[in-house]
This record gives sequence, C-alpha cells and structure tokens, in this order.
Amino acid sequence: VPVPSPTTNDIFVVNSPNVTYTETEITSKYTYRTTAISTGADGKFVATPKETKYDFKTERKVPKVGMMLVGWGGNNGTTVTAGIIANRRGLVWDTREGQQSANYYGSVIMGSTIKLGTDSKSGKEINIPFHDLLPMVHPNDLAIGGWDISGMNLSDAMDRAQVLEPSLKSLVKKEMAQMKPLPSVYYPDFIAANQEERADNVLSGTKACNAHVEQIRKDIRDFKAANNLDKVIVQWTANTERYAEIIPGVNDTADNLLKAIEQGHEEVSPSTVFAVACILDKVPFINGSPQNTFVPGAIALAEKHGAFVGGDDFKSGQTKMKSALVDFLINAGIKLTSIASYNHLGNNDGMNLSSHKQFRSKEISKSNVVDDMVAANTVLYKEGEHPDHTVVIKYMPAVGDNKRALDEYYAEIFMGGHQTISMFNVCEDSLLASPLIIDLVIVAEMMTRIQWKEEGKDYAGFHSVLSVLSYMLKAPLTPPGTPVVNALAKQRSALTNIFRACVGLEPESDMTLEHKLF
Ligand code: NAI
Ligand code: DG6
Repeated sequence: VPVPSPTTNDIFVVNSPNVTYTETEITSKYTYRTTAISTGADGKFVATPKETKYDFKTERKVPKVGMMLVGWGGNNGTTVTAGIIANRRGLVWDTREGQQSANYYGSVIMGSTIKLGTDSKSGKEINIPFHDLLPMVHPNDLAIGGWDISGMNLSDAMDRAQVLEPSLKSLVKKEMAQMKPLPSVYYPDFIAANQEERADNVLSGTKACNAHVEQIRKDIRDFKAANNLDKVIVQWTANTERYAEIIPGVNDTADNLLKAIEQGHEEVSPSTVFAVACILDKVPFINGSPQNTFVPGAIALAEKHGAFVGGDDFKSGQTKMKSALVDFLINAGIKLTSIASYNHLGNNDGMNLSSHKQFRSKEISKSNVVDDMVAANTVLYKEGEHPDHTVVIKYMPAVGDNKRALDEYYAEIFMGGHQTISMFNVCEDSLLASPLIIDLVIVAEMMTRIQWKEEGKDYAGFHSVLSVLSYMLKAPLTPPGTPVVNALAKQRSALTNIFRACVGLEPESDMTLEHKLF
C-alpha cells in the first residue's frame, strides 16, 4: 500500500497503480465510461459503451482562503459569519431546550458522508466525511469580509436580522462589532425602492463605471493582503435584483459589456459589476440570488479570462425539497400534474421581494426546477407536456426569518386515481442558506486546484461555469449549450463522483453485487 506523504492529513490512501501521491499532488488515471447512442436505419437505438481516458491532478496543499460576501450585513451574511466564528471557537450556549453547541448541519461537505467502499473482512460499508474525500479547506479557517450598502457593523446587523439566539449572539458580539462592511455599489433601480433607507454605505455614482470595478478589485486585493491569503472567493448574497435587459451591443459580448461599464450604461447591474471585477482578477464569483447577473457578456468574459463563476440562487428549503420529491415521483412512474408552491416570510429578503420586478427574478428561478425530470420521462409526458406550476411569495413581517413554505403536489396514479401530497415547511431561512454559502466556497476553491486532461492532451482546468455547484443552487448555471440538471440526487452524484475521480475511485455504485450472489 503506498503511504501518503506525512505532510498531509489524508484519512485514506488509494491503493491503485492508477493513483500517484507526491508531496504536492494526487494524480489519477481515470476511465470515464458512458454510453453513446445512435439511431439505426430501422429507427432503433444503438447503444455503444464508450470509454474515455482522463488524467486528473489535484493540488494537495490547502491554501489560506478568504470569503468575501456582497450583502455581508444581511441575514445570510451575518448568520454565516456568526456560525463560522461559533464553530471556530467551539462555542456552546444556552437555549430554552438546553445547551447547544456549534455545528455545520446543513452543509453537504461538512455534515454528510460518502461511501468509500466495503470492508474486505466484514463486508460492511465504510463511509467517510465528505470533507475528507479531498484536501479541502475547513470553514473554520476562512477569513471573512465583504461589502454592504448598509454600513451597520456585523453585531448590530446580526441583531437586525433576528435569526440567532441571544445567548449565542452575546458570545460573538464583541468580535462581530469589529467587522464593518466595505461601501458598495448601489444602483437603486435594480432593487426594491423599500431598500433605500438602509443604503448609507455606498460608493458615489448610481450607474456602472470603471471606478466601481476598480474599487472592488482593490478591495479584494487589500483584503487578501491584510489577511495574508492565497485566494479569495466572492459570493453575492445581497438583495435580489430585477433582471437586466439583454441588449445587443451592451451586454451580449465580453467587449461590449466592458464598454458598457466604461460608458455608464444603465442596464448593467451591481451584481454584474461585481462579477466583472472578480473575473478580471480570476477571483471565483458565485451568485446566490436569482437575477441574471451572468449576462452573455459576463460569461464570455469569464471564459476569456479562465475565471470561475457559479450561480444562480441558493437552493435552501422549498426548492431543495422540490428537486428531490419531483425526482422521486416521476422516477416512481407517478404522473405529477401540478405543483402549487406558496410561501410567506417576514425578513428583509421578503420585503425586497414584495416588489414585482424583484419577485419576478425569484419566480423564474423557482419555476424551472423540474424541467429536466419531466423532459426525461417520455412515458408519462408527451412532447411539450408539463405539469402546471405556480409560485407565490408573500411578505408577512411578523414571521421574520421563519419562512413558511406550503406546497401541494397533485399527481395521477394507477387507473385514473389521484395522489395529493401537501407539505408545510417551516424554518429559519438563513440557517438553511448559511451552510450552502460555506459549501459553495469550499467546492469552488477545490475546483481551482483540480486540473485534468484527455490522454495525449495538455492539462486544463474545468470550464469557467462551475456546474458542479448545482446541488447548492436553484437555477444552475451550466456552460453555454450544455444541459441543466435539476434532480437533486443527480447533482450530488456529479459532485461526489467528480471528486472520487480525482483520487481514482469509481463512481458510487449501489449495485452491491458482492451481497447478491446465490
Ligand atoms: P437580506 O436582505 O437580509 O440581505 C441582503 C443584504 O444585501 C442587505 O444587508 C442589503 O443591505 C445588502 N445589499 C443590497 N444591495 C447591495 C449591493 N449592491 N451591494 C452590497 N450589499 C447590498 O437578505 P438575505 O436573507 O440575507 O438573502 C440574501 C439573498 O440571498 C437574497 O437575494 C435572497 O433572495 C437570496 N437567497 C436567500 C435564501 C435564504 O434561504 N435565506 C435562499 C436563496 C436565496
Ligand atoms: C421566499 O421564497 C424567499 C426566497 O428568498 C427564498 O426563501 C429562497 O429563495 C429560498 O428558496 P427555496 O425555494 O430554496 O426555499
């Protein structure tokens, strides 16, 4: 058995001639097996097993990483910051139900396990923490910073958010009071008018301009230097913006977008300005809100600079449930005929979404999440047929961050029968979103350390659009022209199996043939 370098903390080693460990890298020779389909002259499908050989190369050294959040002073920003501080310090606090200690529940990377294999003696499954599959950054080690149009320090902003227990807040208050968001860009037309009151920490100018892009680039460089970081990942967890209009000559190509910013075109949103600033410095940028930050020109710019981008819209509660439940129903052969999704919430996100244009962005990202599952089942659905699907969001200040999501799934079952599934999902929205913010940082950073190539070609990174982040996002952005996968289980498989390939392990298979021989 090859012994891993003593400088690393790997909890397992792969014993295979296809996998090599050096002090700095893990390399694997990997055979990717797919099935190529063609249609014969008789109209029948011809399925041909196909093998492609890839080499993967993963940097082992875990860098020092910074997470910068746009909208740092909001509910998600303050909650994730307090959560990381609490975990870092191993805090325990009193609640009315007893003592509570810090954890990373809700993070697929920190809270879930993956099957490594089967014990050769007992035949039992061996599962390991997802985080230990590759040398990933630990969230406790993240430096945290960011921007907000509200200048409130993070301790006061955490109070404003009304998410965390007072006993926990008192333990992190002092540290968070020292944290103050950097001034941000504020173009009032893009977010709801009801947000104006909090905009007291803004850079001058209400339209996109080069000065804004340059200031953001400088902020990132300064943060990196001040915290002695190797890398920074930026995430948009600021208010949902309205959609930007796609205008030929303005935001359709990389050059046009840069020109539009230089000329102060009014259709360039703050989130696109942040994206452009990050892309120019190859800083990964992830959009946690639903708007079309990644206009075609922004994607083209990312491709040109080989910068990573990911989006859109954190997939936390109702939609995560939907992408699991619809997958189950349709794959069980049950004909889902309608989904009615209603929710009400009373936080600042809800207030912003009470404005029609911003709601429309959210409605779009929440509505397209079952398309691939429906399209894949040609037994249940005819070409173009689709279940009815409606999404309603209401602002109800009294419930604060405790979002209520009510869903009705109506389906046709055997012989004309009907099945109705009603769900009532109540939870603190920001406590679901915060672990996703962490996962997105960890996975995006990991992707910056993986190179791969087809046999005989040169190593390269992944495509600029990180579709591997889909599990955490409602409307997954994929490389132009490639399919979108919404089914939750498939999204998780893609993530785990790509990471497994990096250490030369086969995709997770649930065949368990070893237990099925007569
Ligand atoms: P929030 O309203 O509490 O926080 C947003 C923050 O962004 C505010 O502090 C606001 O001042 C700031 N902001 C607005 N425009 C800005 C700009 N141009 N630059 C810098 N800061 C700016 O909202 P919350 O609950 O934290 O959610 C944030 C975003 O994440 C929203 O777009 C929401 O729709 C999205 N989201 C939230 C989920 C959740 O479960 N909490 C799940 C999915 C998406
Ligand atoms: C109400 O829908 C407000 C939204 O910001 C959501 O809370 C957020 O997008 C999370 O949505 P979901 O569908 O993943 O629970």
